[in-house]
Parts: sequence; C-alpha cells; structure tokens
Amino acid sequence: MQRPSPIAARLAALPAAQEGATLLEFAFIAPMLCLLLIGAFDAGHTLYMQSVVQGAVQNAARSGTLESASGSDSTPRDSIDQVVKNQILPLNKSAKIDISRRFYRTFSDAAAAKAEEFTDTSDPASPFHDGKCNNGEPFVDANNNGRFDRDGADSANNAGARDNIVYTVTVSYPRMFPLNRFIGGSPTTTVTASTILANQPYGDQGTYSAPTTGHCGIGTPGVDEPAPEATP
Ligand SMILES: [Ca+2]
Ligand SMILES: [Ca+2]
Repeated sequence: MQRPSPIAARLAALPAAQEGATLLEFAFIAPMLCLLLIGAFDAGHTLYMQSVVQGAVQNAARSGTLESASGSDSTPRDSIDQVVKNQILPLNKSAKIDISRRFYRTFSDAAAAKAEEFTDTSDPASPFHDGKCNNGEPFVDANNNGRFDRDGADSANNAGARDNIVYTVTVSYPRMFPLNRFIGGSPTTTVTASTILANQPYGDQGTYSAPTTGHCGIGTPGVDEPAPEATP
C-alpha cells in the first residue's frame, strides 16, 4: 500500500485544521482596533492641549488685569501673549495662535455680547439686505469707538480700571494623529480657551458718553464692514 505524500496528508487535514484561526480573526479586527487606538490618542492629545491652553489663558489673563498692562501701549500685553505662545509652541511648532482681548463695562454686557444696533438695507432684492452692517448702513455706536462691533465689545486698548476683559486664545494645528484620513473631517485641530477678568481697581471706571450714529463701510455682501471707509 502506497503511503500518501506529506503534502497530500497536510492538504487532507486542512478542512479540520484550526491553527491560525486566531490570526485570521485578528486580521479582521485589526483595522478597527487601530482606528480605535488612533481615535483615543487623538482625543487624548486634544484634551491635553485644551488643558495646557486653558492654564496658559488663566495665568495670562491675571497678569493682564494689572495697571501696567492697560492703556494704548500694547508692549506689556505683547509680552504676556509671548508667555502664552512659549507654553504652547513646544507642544506643536506648527501651531497658529490667535489671541484677542475685548472689553465690556459690565459682566452682564459681556454675557450678552450684543451687537450694536444697525439698520440693514431694506430692499429685499439688494445683496446688502444680508443681516450684516455694510453698504454704508447706519449703526448706533454705543461704545463710541467709531466702529460697528458685532460682539458689542471694544478693543482692550481702550479699557481701563475695573473694565472686564474677555481674553481668548485660539490654537490651530495639524492633527497629531491622522484620524481624518480614515473617517474624514478636518486635518486641523482647533482648541479655544477663554476667560473674563475685571481689571484691578487702580482708578475709577470710565463711562461712555451718549451713543453716536456711525456708518459702516461698503464692504461686500454677507460680511460686516465695521470700519468707516478711509478718507482719501
Ligand atoms: Ca447689510
Ligand atoms: Ca462701536
């Protein structure tokens, strides 16, 4: 009787073989597992960045309430902002960091963040009938800074003692883990941290004089044009 060759014997035993089943099962779940891991890493890194930015904002805002950081000279504020950048950039050298300071007289005004009133172009057929202040439309300049303010606030350059500063830092950076390549979405992660603090009571708080009427610039439809047109 002729004995089957080793190869034929192995082939005959193949239908009942279970070795390697685990490897096959892993091949099925590996992509999903990798995706979950990348997602977890991405979420963890974003939370870490959020925490760092929030901490930097709190420290900077506290320094920004001192008298030395008020007034039209922005040099002290630039120094504070640089400290914030120095904390964030080592975590991502490509990060784009935007910092804004806006001030309100009261906390309730800051909470409302109400736009200054304006009269939109009335003609429904006009592209400037757009809910934006443009096309030379008149607005009530409640804070008398000569500009239409969509958030009802003013530049920190004009803030003084006891005024309330909203300090906002927005950080955008290329996503650390390429989650977007698998499930879509933006290749950029954006983290924002904001706080509001009242300036130190180193003097009396200023007041606004009676509101005046200003006119927005012409601009383009769909976009606020807050500054008056420059005079030639
Ligand atoms: Ca308009
Ligand atoms: Ca204004």
